[in-house]
Amino acid sequence: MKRYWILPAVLTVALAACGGGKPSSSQMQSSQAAAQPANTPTAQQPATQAADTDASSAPMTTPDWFHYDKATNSVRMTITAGLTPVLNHWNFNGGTHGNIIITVPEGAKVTLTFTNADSAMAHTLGIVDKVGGYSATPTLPPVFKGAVTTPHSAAAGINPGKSQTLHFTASKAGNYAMICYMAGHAVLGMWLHFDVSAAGKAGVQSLVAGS
Ligand SMILES: [Cu+2]
Repeated sequence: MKRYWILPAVLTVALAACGGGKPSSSQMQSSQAAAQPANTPTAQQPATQAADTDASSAPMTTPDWFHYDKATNSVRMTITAGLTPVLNHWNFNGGTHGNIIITVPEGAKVTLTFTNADSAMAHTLGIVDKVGGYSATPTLPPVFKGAVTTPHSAAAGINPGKSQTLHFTASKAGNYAMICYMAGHAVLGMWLHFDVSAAGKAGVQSLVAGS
């Protein structure tokens, strides 16, 4: 029996030396992860996506890119594609996979300035009546007149460094999404929630630090 205890003991000492003396529970996790290195990348992706879908539990805030004027029921927002390197710069204000929820009141007049800060490729922005489950080349119409950049297709969009300002009225309450139409972008995660609130709510819920 003793022989079976020697190897784990040596491993534990080695791990403790590498990890700077972590508690024993951490050593257990470290040794499990080390035993299955091939599983690590795939194991991390579902965990990230699961966290991304839970922005509804985040507090409603008004970041500096979102302004609501109650007197005129108008919203002004700035959305930047490729604001951060997240998802190969295929993000809106750093958000992907619906991990930011933008909420505007029903009937609000929205002024949305879209800027493409991704130096590598064009992006687009449209508000659509479909949340998640996109095809590689979505052709969904904008849910509100004017709520889409031009051009917008699987191949053409707003070029790097360019901006376009959209004006539309969020005329009907519902759960919508902000997507990019470029081939592969929305299906890989370049979309945010865009809710229109019958109760007059306005603000942003986010799981993205600093957004
Ligand atoms: Cu895109």
